[in-house]
Amino acid sequence: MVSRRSFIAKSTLAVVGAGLSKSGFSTNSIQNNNKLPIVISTWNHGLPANEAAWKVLSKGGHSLDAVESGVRIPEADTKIITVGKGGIPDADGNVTLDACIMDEKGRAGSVTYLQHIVHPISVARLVMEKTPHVMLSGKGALKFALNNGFKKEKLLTPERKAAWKKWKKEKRKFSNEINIENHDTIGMLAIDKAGRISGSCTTSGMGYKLPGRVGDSPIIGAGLFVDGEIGGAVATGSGELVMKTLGTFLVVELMRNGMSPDVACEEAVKRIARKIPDYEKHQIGYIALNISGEYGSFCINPGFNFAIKTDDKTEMEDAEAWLKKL
Ligand code: SD4
Repeated sequence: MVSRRSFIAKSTLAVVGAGLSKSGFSTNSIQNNNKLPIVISTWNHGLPANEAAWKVLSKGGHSLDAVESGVRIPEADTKIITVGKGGIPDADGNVTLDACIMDEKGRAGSVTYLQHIVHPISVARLVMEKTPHVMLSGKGALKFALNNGFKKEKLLTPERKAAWKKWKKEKRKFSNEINIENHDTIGMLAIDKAGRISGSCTTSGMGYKLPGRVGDSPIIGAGLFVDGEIGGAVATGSGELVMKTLGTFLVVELMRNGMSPDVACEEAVKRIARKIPDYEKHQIGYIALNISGEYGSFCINPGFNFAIKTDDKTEMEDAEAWLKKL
């Protein structure tokens, strides 16, 4: 794996802001001599998602196709209750999905508050490819999907409906603090054999959220950001904290200024720690990949992991956590 303290010594990236942790300057050798391609993605469901992405990458396909087909796996898997079909509904019992996608050319597409469609990531890609816009929301996004051949489906499974009824009966209030209802968005970053990087992010959002709530996951620069000259980052966890700090844009900009992916993720988590009073109650996990194929991660609370796939590696890695370091 990449040394957490590794640092990309690029002469063109010499200027580093004062906020950089001292450790960011450590010149531990770069252990990641990854050959391309590479794909990384959040949480345990990243493993099967990476396999699907790998089918594209190993044949020399484009990373954009890889990150789309990869995250379609959890979107369609009803056992995964935080993404796509089978996702936890909002407080009214409606499953509303957020997703976005971005490629190495800086093209981006996004859907928010999309209902009845199993694969929001593919709708986001079509928004990118077929419209002059970046983001479509709610009814308009649904209309666009239906006009483009997507089928209307029931996304609320009997299991999630029963759980939602129980939640209502218990009169539990919505909480975006760390718990299973708020976890496990899938975010994916891939670089193909030609060195092109793309990213995707898709979620059913916070469980039992206020109707109308949209999180960070479909917001370019919050849930996902990719710059073909630098690298990319994705976020998972309490979206409000990521939005307030424009987390993945920050991670990519920190990499632009010379930080390795792991140190950039740590700095973005520390930004949250400095700016948001009750951050300890939340989980945020960032993963990042630079265009050399180096990757890294960091989170607030222990418990965040991510999946990596290269020619010679198929594994999960635990992210280091800020609260464990303090
Ligand atoms: C959201 N960031 O809607 C998403 C939730 C999430 O892992 O990532 N869970 O705020």
